[in-house]
Amino acid sequence: MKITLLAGGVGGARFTRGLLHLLAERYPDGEGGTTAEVTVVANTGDDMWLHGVRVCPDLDTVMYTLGGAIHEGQGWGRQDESSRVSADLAAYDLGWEWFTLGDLDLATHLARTELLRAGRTLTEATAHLCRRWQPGVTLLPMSDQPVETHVVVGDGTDDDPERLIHFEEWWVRHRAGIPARRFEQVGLDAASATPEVLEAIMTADLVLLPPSNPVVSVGTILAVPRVREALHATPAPVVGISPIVGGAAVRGMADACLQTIGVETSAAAVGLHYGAREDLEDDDLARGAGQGSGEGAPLGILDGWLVDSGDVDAVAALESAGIRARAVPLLMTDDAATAEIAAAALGLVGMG
Ligand code: GDP
Ligand code: FO1
Ligand code: CA
Repeated sequence: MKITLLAGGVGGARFTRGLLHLLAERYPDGEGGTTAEVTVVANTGDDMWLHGVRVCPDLDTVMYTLGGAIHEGQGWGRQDESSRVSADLAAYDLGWEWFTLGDLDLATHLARTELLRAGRTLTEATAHLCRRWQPGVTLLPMSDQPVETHVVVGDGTDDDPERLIHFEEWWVRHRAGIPARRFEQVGLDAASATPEVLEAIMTADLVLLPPSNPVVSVGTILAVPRVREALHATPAPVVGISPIVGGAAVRGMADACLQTIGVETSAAAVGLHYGAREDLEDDDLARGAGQGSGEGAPLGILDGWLVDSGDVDAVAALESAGIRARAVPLLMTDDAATAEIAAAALGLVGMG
């Protein structure tokens, strides 16, 4: 049983932890783990060079969460962390004083930077780091080329000129509180999904979109050349879980991201935004429904979509668009609750 996920950070990591909980019950390996093979393709759009080291927030959140080292309350960084180096760096007035690199976290960035400077790809460097953390999944960056999410802010007046800032400056320094005119994925035209990512999608028995940020996590991965085509071509069903519950993001500022791309903050709107994977038979019908790849609309990728019990009225709209939908409790309060969500996702496409 091979499952591939396209994930961001905290939402993707926590969902994967619950999925592994379910798989250990369904496909036990006799040692408390699972014989199922899980691959997590992580967003690298949040990555940046900071103080000379390469920081990969979403790769690290997945690695630390599944490796048991995550600072649970923050959803990023290490437990039992300190920040002596970061505090002293502030004295040099360099870097981003609003972005704390913990002392232990710094070891990860130094190790990754050493591997990259030695000529390893990000995929190879990540595999090396995972040998220590044993996350129980194959963790893949979406691309080995840098594809950084930057944000266009500013209203274009003299005192607020239009300018490009790194996603993390918008997200952490401004808490997504200043309007993002649009997102730009810097490096995208020179990037491609790695062979490992494409193989993980094409050889999976099931592809899952965890309840990650649909714009700056999953959306970033979908924009990497060849990913969307692979999702459209894979024999595996593709099932997503809504990160929007009751018209709001459960955590973080996905609503601000959705507003920037003109998508309503609702479970139905996000599912329809990902689009139905099936080609609607009748082209006129497809054109009428604004679906179909005829007008260059992006290829739809979903076979199934889970919405929260409170969003049951979204089911009809999704079903009529060709996406199988079900309403179940979607709060990942603990691993058992998350395992239930994962079980509902498998059930939606007849996988038990
Ligand atoms: P990030 O990269 O650290 O922001 O993490 P992700 O992109 O993987 O996930 C962030 C998303 O997870 C947010 O948009 C949240 O709405 C969503 N999320 C967090 N907790 C839950 C939960 O318990 N249930 C659901 N359905 N979504 C959640
Ligand atoms: N998030 C914050 O809100 N404040 C921080 O100082 C911060 C530091 C940080 C350092 C390393 C890292 O991997 C992640 C860090 N994050 C911090 C979280 C980061 O913004 C998120 O993990 C995601 O990139 C948001 O999607
Ligand atoms: Ca992220």
